[in-house]
Amino acid sequence: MNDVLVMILAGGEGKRLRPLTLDRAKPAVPFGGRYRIIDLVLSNFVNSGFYKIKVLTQYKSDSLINHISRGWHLAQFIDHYIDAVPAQQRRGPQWFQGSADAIYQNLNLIYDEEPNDVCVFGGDNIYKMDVRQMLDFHRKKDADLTVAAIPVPVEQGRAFGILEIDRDHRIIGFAEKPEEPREIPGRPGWCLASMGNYIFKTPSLVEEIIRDAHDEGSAHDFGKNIITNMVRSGHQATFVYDFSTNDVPGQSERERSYWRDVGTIDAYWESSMDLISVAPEFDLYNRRWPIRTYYQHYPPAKFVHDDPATNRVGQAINSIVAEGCIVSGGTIRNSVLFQRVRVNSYSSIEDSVLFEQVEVGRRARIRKAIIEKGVVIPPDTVIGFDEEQDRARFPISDRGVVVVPKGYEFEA
Ligand code: ADQ
Ligand code: ADP
Repeated sequence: MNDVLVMILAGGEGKRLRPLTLDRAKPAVPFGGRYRIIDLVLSNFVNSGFYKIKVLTQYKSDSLINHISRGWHLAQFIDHYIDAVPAQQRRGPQWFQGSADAIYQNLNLIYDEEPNDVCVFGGDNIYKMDVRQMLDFHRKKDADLTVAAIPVPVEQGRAFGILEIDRDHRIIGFAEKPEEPREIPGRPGWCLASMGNYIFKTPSLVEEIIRDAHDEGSAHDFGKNIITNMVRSGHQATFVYDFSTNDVPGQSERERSYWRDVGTIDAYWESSMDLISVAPEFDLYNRRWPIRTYYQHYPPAKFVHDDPATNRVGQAINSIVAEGCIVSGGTIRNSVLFQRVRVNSYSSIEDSVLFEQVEVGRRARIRKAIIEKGVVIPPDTVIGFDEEQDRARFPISDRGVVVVPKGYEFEA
């Protein structure tokens, strides 16, 4: 793995995740009570033994760069690093164009490192993967390009790059976000989606990126341009790595096929709910595959007040409660609380995600909501019970998740 360079594409704007991405890039969106979305892919690489990692940032990268520089330095070995690389603006004043342009502008990193292979992975999905197994497959096939893939229902196929393969897993067709996704032969209702994770032989990547950079009609996008061209031209050996064969130590059968693009508020909320049940779909507690992150030294979570006579019990059930939280006489069910949340007496919180430093006033009732960092919810506030009233104040997702954005001030 020492001759592999990892480049994480972390510039995504995440438009469909607004307002959570109004002032942070999608990979920097908080997830799971103490993490950021980017921590999942970084943990995959570090747990798999890859230690040369460049995170290519672009859009509103402040919070992402802070997170990586504080939490992810591998300083003990000189040739081990995880660096956040800001947009280079080498083409003049403009930012990166597409994701392929992010690599083009950082080709010097590849020239400096001289790796045999380059992993180009997305920075905004929730999954566990032992990347060594994908690298082994790539090398065994002597592939120029290997694309990780997973079957998805055809109705969702339009959101992804859709692959066709032969028996040997060689790619014979690729269409980026097609109107009519091709089904997997013999598996009606399903198609094979690219996970946006690629391993390239270095010379093949460099050649394709330079060719694309000089193509004025190109959107400089990995899916639309690089992968499409490589498959269409047929000069190179391109293969699919079947994600369902990947096996992470200590993983449940269910989790093996768990991969989520938390691109919308509904998908984000559902993935958050996947963390909290007794037997969660996605397990943060597997000690053989730790999810790493940056965290501050807050005190342990604390639950106070126990007076059944007045129903004034500080408790949380089927929930994740991060450090620094104080639950003082409120009740929390099926929810995720990030650090330093304060919940006051007689309040109730259900099916919700509360970001860092949210304060919930006495008797407030919150259901099926995402509350942004630092929001102060006054006593007696009701969210998630009266759709009309909520809609007048907040964005609501298709499936009825209410989002209270950063800086929202309730009327006194
Ligand atoms: P999308 O996710 O729609 O499809 P894109 O928006 O380019 O593709 O995002 C891919 C990754 O690149 C994300 O991690 C994003 O954050 C990052 N990114 C986007 N623009 C960037 C830029 N200019 N600089 C740095 N990083 C950038 C892709 C593939 C599909 C595949 C899906 C799987 O194109 O074929 O099915 O991912 O989610
Ligand atoms: P995060 O919320 O991801 O932890 P920060 O709190 O550092 O990240 O905010 C990310 C960026 O957004 C920072 O540059 C910060 O100055 C800016 N920011 C934070 N809150 C607001 C706000 N209410 N309005 C505008 N910009 C904000």
